[in-house]
Amino acid sequence: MAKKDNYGAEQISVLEGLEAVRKRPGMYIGSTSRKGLNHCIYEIVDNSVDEHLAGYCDTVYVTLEKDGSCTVEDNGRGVPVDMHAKGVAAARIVFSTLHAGGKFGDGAYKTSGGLHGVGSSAVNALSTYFDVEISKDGYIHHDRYEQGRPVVKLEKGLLPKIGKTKKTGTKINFLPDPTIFEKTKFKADEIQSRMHETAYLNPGITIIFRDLRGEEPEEIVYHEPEGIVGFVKGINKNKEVLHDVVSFSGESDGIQVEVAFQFCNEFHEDILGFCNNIYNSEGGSHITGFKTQFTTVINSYARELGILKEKDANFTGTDVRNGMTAIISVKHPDPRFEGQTKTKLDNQDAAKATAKITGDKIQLYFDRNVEVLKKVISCAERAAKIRKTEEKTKTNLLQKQKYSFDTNGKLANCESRDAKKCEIFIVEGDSAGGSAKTARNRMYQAILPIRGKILNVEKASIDKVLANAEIKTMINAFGCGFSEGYGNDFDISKLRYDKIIIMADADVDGAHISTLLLTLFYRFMPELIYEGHVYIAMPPLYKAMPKKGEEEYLYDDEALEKYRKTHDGPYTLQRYKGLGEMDAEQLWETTLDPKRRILKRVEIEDGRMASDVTEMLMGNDVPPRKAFIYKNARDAELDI
Ligand code: TSJ
Repeated sequence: MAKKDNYGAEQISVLEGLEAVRKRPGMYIGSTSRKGLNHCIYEIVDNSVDEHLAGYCDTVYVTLEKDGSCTVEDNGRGVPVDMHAKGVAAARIVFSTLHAGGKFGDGAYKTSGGLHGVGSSAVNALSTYFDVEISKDGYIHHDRYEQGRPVVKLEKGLLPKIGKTKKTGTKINFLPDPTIFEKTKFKADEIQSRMHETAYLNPGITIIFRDLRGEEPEEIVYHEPEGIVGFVKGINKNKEVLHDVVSFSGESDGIQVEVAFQFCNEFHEDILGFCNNIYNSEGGSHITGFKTQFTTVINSYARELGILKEKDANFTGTDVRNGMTAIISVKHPDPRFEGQTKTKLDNQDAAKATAKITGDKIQLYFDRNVEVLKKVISCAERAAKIRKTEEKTKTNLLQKQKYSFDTNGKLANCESRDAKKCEIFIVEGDSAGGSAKTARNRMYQAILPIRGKILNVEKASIDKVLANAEIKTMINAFGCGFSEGYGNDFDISKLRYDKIIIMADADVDGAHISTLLLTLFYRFMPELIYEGHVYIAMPPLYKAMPKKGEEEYLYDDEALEKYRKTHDGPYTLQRYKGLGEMDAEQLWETTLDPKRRILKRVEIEDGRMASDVTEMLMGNDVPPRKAFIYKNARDAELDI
């Protein structure tokens, strides 16, 4: 580009750049759903994390403000404010040019991995306002944008100073534009878990999260000096662990590798991969490298120790990871991503480096800690034994399934076979199930009553799961089979119902049953959730019957509060203790009728949410579990 660029023309092209972001926001921020909304915060916070990695920032404040905006403030050097070559303050260029961020970097690892690493300018473009205060060189420098357009006049090309300060740092306050985003209320628990994760991955950082939106302001400090070792401990907090966390790190071929793992008394694995501090929900080469090497090492030790005899087959990868929780974190100078959501690490050298570090370090460790090694191998033995039983059970079940649609006759199926129009309600309790069968639209609504608590699949092996009558009936009814571990027999195109609706009482037990069902779906039929087929019915909590005027169903305590405030005259209030208390007509009016009911669609941020939720809900200490269920129920996204 020519040096004597016309300033006006350049500004126009900048605006056109940000206008492109506003036209196709999904391309830049992933989506305009709540996921994209929260992502704006991560995009901004990642800049402070970069500053931390460069060695200049140790504290980040993330605040959800009362007006719905978010403030991120760090104590780094402050975005450069000096004159850039184009005659404009460097900061102005950072915030108004797409992908400009990297140009000012000093070659350290960029956290921005994957599709969404588009930086602050995209967030700016998608914000009603984006306010900037940079503390640097003794002054606070101010800049501000509205829908991506600067509204602060530069003074000789530089940002105006609005005060003096001895500190340094960057503070951004932005409000996502409601004309762009479908949802504009930040979801605190998702942001909290991301901030916690960032703290685990960056042991030197302190993140102070504040939520000022509620009546009681909330503050959580995330500081995890133990790093990924603490991360593994955190995940396993409520589990029966079999040994101390094992961790190692190293560098190979310019790639830094850090691993931490711990086995616990469970029947599944939980392995999370990160590249340059970004979570890889689809896994990738680093995970593959670790898994392959781990399998090789365990098999060779098992033979050395005589646990596997010459005639025995090797343990499978799934066997040796039975009960494992692991974090694999790599730093790569040039990460590439593939997969449906561009979150799968693709660099083959990362597989090689992870395998090499794992091979070297894990042997050193096991040679010195044979008792841990023996525990790990006994997990693998147990898994192999179960696998062999399962393979038999599963063949039997699948054969049976071919011939029978409904094995125990409890399902009241609908008449239509047009899956797009059909719904199945999974109803807790026989009495509610009975009312629902009477109340339903027989053409399109199927009812499947289930009794009491279903099996907690987190703590059961697959043969137990498949032997459970309730679960068998559901698998048969849905029609798409299931997937787990060995081979995938799940086929969503065979799904017989567009909506799978969980209908449980609006109390703690009901929430627990819903969670057990969600855990089941998540583990064996995750596509049902990913593709948005799973819903939770919201039966009303109250019926308000005024002396004058219409009766009204109230679905939560907030609705009741509102009703109290807006109705003067006398009214009686009926409180429903459970679904069983409603007659068929009431059940139809409130919970079954597609025109009037409220359904909550079950959404998963990126596959991790569910295991977090599950861990919290399935843990052994009950009080936080209850708190979580209620909190979650209040925050629920309603899909009416
Ligand atoms: F997103 C953002 F750009 F708006 C943003 C940037 C938001 C927040 C909360 C912090 C930051 C940020 C940027 N914090 N720290 C920095 N650091 C720099 O931009 C910086 C400072 C000095 C130098 C240097 O070479 O002197 C280089 C850089 C990249």
